Amino acid sequence: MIPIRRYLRGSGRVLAFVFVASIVWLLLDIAALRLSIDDVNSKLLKEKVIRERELLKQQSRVPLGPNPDPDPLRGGQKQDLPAVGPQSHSELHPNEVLSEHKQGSASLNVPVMKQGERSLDPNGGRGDGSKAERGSNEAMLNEVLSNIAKVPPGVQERTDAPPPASTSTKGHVHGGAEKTAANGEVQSRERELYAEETSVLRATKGRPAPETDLRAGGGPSGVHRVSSLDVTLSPRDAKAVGQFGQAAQVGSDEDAEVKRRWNEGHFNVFLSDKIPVDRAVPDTRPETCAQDLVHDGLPTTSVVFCFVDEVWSTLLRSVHSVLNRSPPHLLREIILVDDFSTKDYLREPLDAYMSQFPKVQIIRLKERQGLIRARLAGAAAAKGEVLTFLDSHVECNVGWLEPLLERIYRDRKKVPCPVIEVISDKDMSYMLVDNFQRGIFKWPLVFGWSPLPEEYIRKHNISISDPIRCPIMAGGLFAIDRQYFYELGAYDPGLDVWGGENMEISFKIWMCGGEIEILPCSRVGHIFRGQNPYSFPKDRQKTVERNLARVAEVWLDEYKVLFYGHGYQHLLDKNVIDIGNLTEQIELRKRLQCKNFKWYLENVYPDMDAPLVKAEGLIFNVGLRKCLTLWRNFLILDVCNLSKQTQLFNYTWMKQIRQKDICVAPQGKDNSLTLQPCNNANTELRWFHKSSNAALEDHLMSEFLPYMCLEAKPRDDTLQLAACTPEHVFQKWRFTRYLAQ
Ligand code: LR7
Ligand code: MN
Repeated sequence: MIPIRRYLRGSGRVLAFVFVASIVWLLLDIAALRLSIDDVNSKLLKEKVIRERELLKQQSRVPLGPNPDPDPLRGGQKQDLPAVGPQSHSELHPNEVLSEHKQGSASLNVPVMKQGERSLDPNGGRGDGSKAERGSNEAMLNEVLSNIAKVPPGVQERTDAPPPASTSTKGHVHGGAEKTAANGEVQSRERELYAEETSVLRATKGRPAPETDLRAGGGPSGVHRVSSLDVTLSPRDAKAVGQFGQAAQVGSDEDAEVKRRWNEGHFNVFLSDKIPVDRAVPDTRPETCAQDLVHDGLPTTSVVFCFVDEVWSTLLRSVHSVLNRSPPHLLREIILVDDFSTKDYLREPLDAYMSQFPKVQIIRLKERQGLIRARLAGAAAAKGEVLTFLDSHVECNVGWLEPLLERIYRDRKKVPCPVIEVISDKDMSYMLVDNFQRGIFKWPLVFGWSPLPEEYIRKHNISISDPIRCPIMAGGLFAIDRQYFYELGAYDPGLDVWGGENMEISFKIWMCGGEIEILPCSRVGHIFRGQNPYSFPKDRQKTVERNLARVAEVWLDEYKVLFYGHGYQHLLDKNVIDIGNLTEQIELRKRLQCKNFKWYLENVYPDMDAPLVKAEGLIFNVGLRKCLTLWRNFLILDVCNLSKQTQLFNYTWMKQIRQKDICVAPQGKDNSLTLQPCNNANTELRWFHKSSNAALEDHLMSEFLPYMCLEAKPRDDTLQLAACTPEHVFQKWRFTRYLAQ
């Protein structure tokens, strides 16, 4: 006791106090630490729960289930999500595309064959339009039309070895090498799998309810895993040229031969002839696709290939790829429609070759009809429940067919397209394309590819295997319920030879109650060629423009001025072109009670910029600082006042200065101006403004009287026509709002 007491005396007391205090401090610290650990734990726990909930949500959105996504850009059913703004979609601006194009960027959204490979002369023989117009519209049209080759973006050259399974960022690519003929194990597994699947298919009859839940791994009866059927996996020459879709090389001594034969197909025909007609290609589907379940009892299909003067080896490869990679019970027939080819090998030799395959039939047209009417002939002969149209230089990839048929089975108004991959025109390699690509159009109705905006993909959690809503199909590769095709009035039979029919059928499908989708789990390679290898019965360019004008007149409503205004004004002149009778097509649209084009733009292609006029509001004179005013029957200049209706004008796509139905026109004789009823075909009413002539961009220059400009007269606030002078401020005009360039 004594020593303790001693400690509690004097400095000892202080020491004892410090000791006790530190123990208390330590205890408190430990308690605090425990509290904060609990806190972290509970936070982690919360996060985990949220993550799991998210995961559950995602899982319940199985690719095969009826898609509840209300997104206008995807395969959802509701259509009222906010539009994706044009800003988030810079690719859609034609000028940007053009500049990307010039730089040869790899990420072009409308990548192209090399300039000059096309024999297009979009302005040939037009004969209207002044030199100044040629500066703007023709350059634009030239550029736009030269993009018609339509190669999808992200095309990746493959090296000599097939891409390894795990390294592709483009989705899973099964290495072709895994499946070489030497690898008997893989092959026999594939065969077993197919035997299993087909026996399920044969055993089950009748359609299960479409709402059947397909989520569970094994799936309820009535569904099966998509068949990864590929007959080309049976023994073959694994070392053959181009095998497994690899790039094939040509010895330099063979270059001359390559060149000589190039024009037969406008691709490397020499090489194509060396590649086996049943070569294997890498299975480029996203990884999950092979696990997808599809219904038993899918509808059967007739595959229709139209061709004119197609190269022998590519035509055969197209047919074999269908025979070898389609479940036989789903392939009702293959119909080859020969559009009056001129090559001898496409007659008896083709008959003889195809006679080996009972499913293949050949229809020969007695005169050249063009691909549109050729497809109609094929469709008319088809007996399958679904029509599948393909170009005659394609290779269907593993598992390509069932996903297409499944979509139609679930909803007969869906029109699914495979992802179109690229077979190189030079080395015939099978190349990958970027994910998330949709078919779109740019003015003046030019097809292109554009990715779903990244932010959009993230926000809606879109996976690389989800169906993608597609405003415009490329045209050549799609499946459609046969009956539905006819309900829609098939193709406009007034469309000639080639071009524009993809616009027509796309607008028709969307506006009349259907949907177009791209299915990443269905993939088909296509040889993109720099030129059409066949001749056109009439001028190629005139044929295409005429087709497009028919489409614009029937489907675009008030937006057709955007089509004409992007370089096709000359088509408004009935003396230049006869687009034929449209009564039936217009009737059809009424009968089907199709929605209008505004609806299409807002709901299907909301990121398209389509202002109905180029500029609007007041027209301000820079020198006089007054505004153009329609006063009684005269044009004068008056103090600007936005609330005065008489000062509000539009600058239209037809380049008119327009107030209601009144248009400003130059008066040649006395350099004055007149007012005339507007008429889109009347070239006298057209004024250049913000045109490519930089020195005169603020001017209003008459198209009809070149180099005559609208000028304010300060003396009496009237107007006159005068020779254009770049620096003359009384010739400079500004609209309140510019909506397009
Ligand atoms: O007069 C003709 N008669 C035909 O039978 C002209 C062509 N054809 C055949 C031709 O042999 C080929 O099999 O029709 C098919 C399509 O012709 P292509 O291959 O010359 O056309 P393309 O691939 O250059 O053009 C695309 O745009 C066309 C516009 O009318 C058609 O819609 C094509 O089917 C279409 N091709 C694709 O969509 C494949 C992917 C291209 C992209 C993007
Ligand atoms: Mn083609």
